[in-house]
Amino acid sequence: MSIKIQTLSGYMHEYQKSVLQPEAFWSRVAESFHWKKHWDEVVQWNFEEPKVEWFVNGKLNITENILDRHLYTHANRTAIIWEPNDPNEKTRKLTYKELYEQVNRFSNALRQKGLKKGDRVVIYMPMVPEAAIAMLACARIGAVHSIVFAGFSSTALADRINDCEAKVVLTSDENYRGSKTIPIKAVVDESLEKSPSVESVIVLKRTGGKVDMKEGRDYWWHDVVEGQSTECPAEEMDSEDMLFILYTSGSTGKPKGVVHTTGGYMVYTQFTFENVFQYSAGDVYWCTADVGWITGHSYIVYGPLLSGATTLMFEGVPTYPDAGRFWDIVDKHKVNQFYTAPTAIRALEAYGLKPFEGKDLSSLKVLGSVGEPINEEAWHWYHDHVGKGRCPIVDTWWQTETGGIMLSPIAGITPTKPSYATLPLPGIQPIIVDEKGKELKGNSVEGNLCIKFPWPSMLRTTYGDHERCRQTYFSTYKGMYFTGDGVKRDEDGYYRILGRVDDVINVSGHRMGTAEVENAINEHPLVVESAVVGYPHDIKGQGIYAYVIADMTNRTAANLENEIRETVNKIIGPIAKPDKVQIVSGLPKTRSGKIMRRILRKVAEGQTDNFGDTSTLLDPSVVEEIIKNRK
Ligand code: 7RM
Repeated sequence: MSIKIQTLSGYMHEYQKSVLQPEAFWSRVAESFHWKKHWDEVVQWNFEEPKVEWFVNGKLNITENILDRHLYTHANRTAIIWEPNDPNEKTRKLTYKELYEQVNRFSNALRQKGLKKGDRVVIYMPMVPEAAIAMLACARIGAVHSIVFAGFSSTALADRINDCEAKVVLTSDENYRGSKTIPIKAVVDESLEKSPSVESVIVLKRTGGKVDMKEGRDYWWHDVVEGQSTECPAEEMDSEDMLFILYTSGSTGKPKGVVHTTGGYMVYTQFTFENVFQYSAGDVYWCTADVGWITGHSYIVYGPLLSGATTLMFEGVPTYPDAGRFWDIVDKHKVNQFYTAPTAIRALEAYGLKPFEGKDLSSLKVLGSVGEPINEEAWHWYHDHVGKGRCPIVDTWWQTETGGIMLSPIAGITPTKPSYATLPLPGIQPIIVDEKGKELKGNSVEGNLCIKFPWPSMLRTTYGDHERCRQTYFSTYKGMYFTGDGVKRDEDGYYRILGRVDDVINVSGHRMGTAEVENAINEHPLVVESAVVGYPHDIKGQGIYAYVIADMTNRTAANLENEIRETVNKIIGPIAKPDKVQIVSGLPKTRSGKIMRRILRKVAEGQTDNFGDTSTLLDPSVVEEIIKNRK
C-alpha cells in the first residue's frame, strides 16, 4: 500500500518528511507499484536547463499497474461506469477484466497499423469508454497519445496533429452533446487536408451517422479489433519515456505541447487521487471533466484506474435534458466523490433549487472543485445544496503542466476555508515571490506563485521546443518553476489563488491565450489589428472582450462583430468566441508601440477613469473613444 493520510497530524508529518527527505518519501510511495526494473536514483534535477528525471532508469508499463495488477485482486470490480448523453440510452459498465481485454485487443490493432513505441497518436473522441481504452492502448504499446478536445475546430486540430506529427488519428463518426450532434469525423477529414503525417484514421461508430471513409486510410474501430487477441505484451518503458503530450494555451504564440513521462506521472496521480479524495475501495467516483483536458487525463483515467477505483464517465452536459441531470446521475450510480468546475456550479446555481427536488444525494461524501478560482458564493451553494452541509469541499489548484493536484485540502482532514486551496500536498514546495523574484516569507503575503523543488508529475519539456519550456516556466524567476498565477498566503498560512498574472484568460475553466484569440480574429480579411482581454463574467468566471480595428467600408459594425465571432469559432472552436466585440478606430499604445492592455482590461471591467500612469500613451483620444463606445 502506498501512503494514505488519515489525520491532520498525519498530513503534517508526511509533509515534513517529504520536504526534509524527498527521496525517502517518494521511494516509499513508488514502492507500491509494479516495476519491471527498480530505479537507480529517485530524482535528478536542475531547473536551469531544465532537466528533471524521476525514478531514474526504472522500467515499467503504466497499464500493467492499471490492468494486470488489478486482475489478481479484483478482476470483477467495475472500472468504468459510462453514462450516456441521452438518459434513455443504456449505461455501460466495464470491469477491470473487461477493460484489460478491450485495451489489449485495441493495442494489438494499433500495433498492426504499424504503430511503435514513441509514435504519436491524436485522439479526437467523445466521452465514451473507448476514449479511455484508446489512451491505455497507446500506453500499452509505448505510443504517445495527444488528446484534442472534440470541441476544437479542424484548424486547431490540424495544428496539433502537425506539431506532434501524429501517424494515427482516433475519432468517431459523430459526437452527442446535449440536444446537438456534431459530425467530428468530418472535422478530422477537413484537418487531414493539412496534415500529411497521418497514415491511418480509426473511427468508432457512436451515432451511426453517415461518414466518408477514405479507402486505405480510414478504418472502423469494430473492424480493426475483430479477431484480435485479448492478450498484448506490454512494452517496457523507461520512467522518463514519454506517456503523453497535451496542448495548452500560454500567453504567447500557438498552444504548447506539454510533455508528461511515465514513472513520475503514474506515482503522483495515483498518490494524489487516493489522498485528496480519500478514495476507498468500492466507492464510486465521478469527475465531470472531459478527457480532452488534463483533469480528465489525471483524474478520470490514470489516477482512479491506477487506484483500482470505479470511475464514472459522463458523455453529456450538465443541463441536458434538464438542470437536474448531474443529481440524477449521482443518485443513479450512488456517487461518493464528485469533482467538477466552478463554472458548472455557477451555471446550475442560476437554475435555482428546483432541479434538486426529488433528488437524494445522500451517497455523496466528498466534493471537489477545479479549473478556476471558486468564488465564495458558489462555494457555499455547492456546500449547502449539493453537499447538504456534510461534505468537505476540496478546492484543488493545479495545471496541465503540474500533471496532478498541487494545493488542496485532504478531504475531511484539512480544515477548509471558502475559496482557499488551503495547503500544499506532500512533496510540493510552493514559494511566493515579488515582481523581482524576492521571496516573500511568512504569512499574510501576496505575490506570484512558484514551486522551488521538483515533483514527480511535473512537465519535462514542451514538445519539439525545449527552449520554449525553459523560457516560459524557468526563466522568469531563476531556479524556480513559475506557475503564472498570483496567490495570497493568509494569516494561517493558507493559499488562495488569485488568478493568472499573464495574458492567459480562463473562460469556464478553459485556458486561452489572448494572443491565440487575437491571431484568430486577425484572420478575418477586414481586420487590421486586435487586442483581447478577459473581464469578470458571472457564470464563465472570465469572458472574452475583443477590441478590433477593421476596415468598415462595406460593413455595419453589428455585421462585422458577428463575422469576427464566427471566424474565431472556425479557427479555434466555440469556447474561444469573444463575448463582446468592439470595433475601434485605434488601440491605446505607448510611444514604443506596445498596447496598454491595462487600460483595455479596465474598460472591459466597466471602469472609465483612474487608469493609472498614462504618460506614455501616444494618443489619449483613442481611450476616450473606447470608453464612449464600450460594450
Ligand atoms: C487543472 C487545470 C490551469 C490554470 C491555473 C489557474 C487555474 C486551476 C484552480 C485554478 C484557482 C483552482 N489545468 N486554476 N485550478 N485557479 N483555483 N482550484 O485547470 O492547465 O487547464 O489550467 O487554471 O489559473 O494556472 S489548466
